Amino acid sequence: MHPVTAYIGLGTNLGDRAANLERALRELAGTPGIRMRRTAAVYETAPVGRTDQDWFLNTVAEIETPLAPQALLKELQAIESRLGRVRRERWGPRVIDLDILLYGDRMIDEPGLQVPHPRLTERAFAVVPLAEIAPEVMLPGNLRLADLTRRLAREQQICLYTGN
Ligand code: A4P
Ligand code: MG
Repeated sequence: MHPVTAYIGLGTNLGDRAANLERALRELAGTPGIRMRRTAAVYETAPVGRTDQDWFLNTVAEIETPLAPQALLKELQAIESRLGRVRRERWGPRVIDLDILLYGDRMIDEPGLQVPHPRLTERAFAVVPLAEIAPEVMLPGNLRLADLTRRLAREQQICLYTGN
């Protein structure tokens, strides 16, 4: 299969967050069939959805892969398990969360997989790092990443993470 450019959102708010991100990125880069292209800076972000939990570190990675979307999702879930993620409540605290934000320009609506990620355009923690590394990318509904970034960054707390 022809390689596709995909964007993976990474988030963590449990344990050593910076180490969790580093390890997940290493595992991603070391997965057969995944070529790491670039990664955004690390952002510290207020929790969205369930707000009574710790702040997150978030970033986005651009990868190139011949893996089909479901196969890619399986690899991401395997990395989550290797990092010790235990699924408890939806939107609750997690060691690591790996989401497929975009998979080329494909629209996917299958059991267990929606791409573009259904909540992508509502979330500064995904949109801001994505805009940093892929400002030209088109979102569903012909939304311009730059407009969206400005609006979301005003509504949701997000800042560059510089360590501790
Ligand atoms: N799934 C469907 N589409 C996708 C996709 N594009 N990528 C399914 C990855 N997974 C996808 O996810 C639940 C199910 O989503 C999976 O079984 C998969 O088949 P999960 O990771 O088990 O559970 P979750 O992460 O709690 O749910 P979900 O829906 O992924 O949550 P969200 O919407 O990703 O929100 N606030 C800040 N600041 N930063 C964050 O990173 N993350 C969340 C999680 C909430 N608030 C946050 C952050
Ligand atoms: Mg998830």
